Formats: sequence, structure tokens, C-alpha cells
Amino acid sequence: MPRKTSIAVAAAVTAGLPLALTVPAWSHGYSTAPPSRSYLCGQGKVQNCGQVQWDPDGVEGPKGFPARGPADGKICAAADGRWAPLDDQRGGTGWPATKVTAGQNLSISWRFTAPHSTTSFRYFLTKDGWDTTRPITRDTLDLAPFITANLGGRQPSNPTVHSGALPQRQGRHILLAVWDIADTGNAFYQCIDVDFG
Ligand SMILES: [Cu+2]
Repeated sequence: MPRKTSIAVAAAVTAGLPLALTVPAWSHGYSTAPPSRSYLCGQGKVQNCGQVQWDPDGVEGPKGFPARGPADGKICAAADGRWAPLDDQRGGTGWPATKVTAGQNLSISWRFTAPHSTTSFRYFLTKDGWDTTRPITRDTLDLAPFITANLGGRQPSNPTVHSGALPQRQGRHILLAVWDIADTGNAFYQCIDVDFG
């Protein structure tokens, strides 16, 4: 159980509130390799992340991307204002990027702090020519995922690794990993900076 939850429960007891009203949506996973922005913040490898430093596994927002889901410009933060620093492009090159090669078989690892019944994991890439200084939008992403793993409601193993061939790209890109939860209205969004050189 994340420490913040214990504190919230303790505060609720102190305030005499019914516990049922205070149990938060349990959060719950991140991509560790290549590392996502939230994971780097949680590891202390990137500074000035705001609250996500303490909740790197909680970047959760409405599911249904791209038809629904977080609004353009708020995708890395899952449209949750608490995680807004994740959409700050930091000048275009301010986030550490993992070096990759077009066509390589890329493995993406997830670690979970709470498992969930899962519809799918999907992986998207920005398109060549995107403006790296601006937060990503549907227009800047190739909306056809280059890897899809369908779980049909099962819980993922922990850790989980997915792999697939990286499409042709040049320079810096964002790999958007989406974990679609089956039994809630939410999905987890992870932005991963990669550099094709
Ligand atoms: Cu969760």
C-alpha cells in the first residue's frame, strides 16, 4: 500500500469520516525500461516533477484513447493536473531519452504496485517532423499502435514485458504506452522519451 494511502486513511479516522468515502483509486504501475517520465521522476533522476515524484505509479486518466481519453496537450499527464509537469517538454530535449534504432526489437517492461483486470497494452510513437518543444497531441502521434497486447480481462504478470519492432524514425520521439484497464473507466498513460539518433 502506498504510504500516501495510509496517511489518507489515518486522516480520515482522525476526522471521523467514514472510510468508504476516502479510499482512493488505487494506483498502480509504470514502465521501467525504457524508463517513463514518471518513473524517472519517482527515481529522483529527473527533478522538478511536482507531485508525481511521490506517485510515479499513479498516472491514470480516462480510457478510450484516441477516440476519448486525455485531451491533446495533456496526454502524458493523463489529463490530471497533479501530473501536469509530465507534459512539459522542457525545451524539447530536457528529458533523458533512451537511445534506440529503427527496426530494432524493443522490449518494454512494466512493474505494477497493484494489479488490474486488463483489456490491453498499446504502444504509440510520435511522427517524424513533430514539434518536440510542444506537448504531444493526437496530430503528432501515429494513432495506429506499433505494439498491442490484448489480455481479455486477465491481470498482467508482474513484471510484464512486451516487445515489437520499432518503426522507422529519426531523432527524438515520445513512445506513449497505454495500459487499458478492463473493470474501470480508466487507463494508465506513460510517456517514454526515445532517441533514434
Ligand atoms: Cu491501480
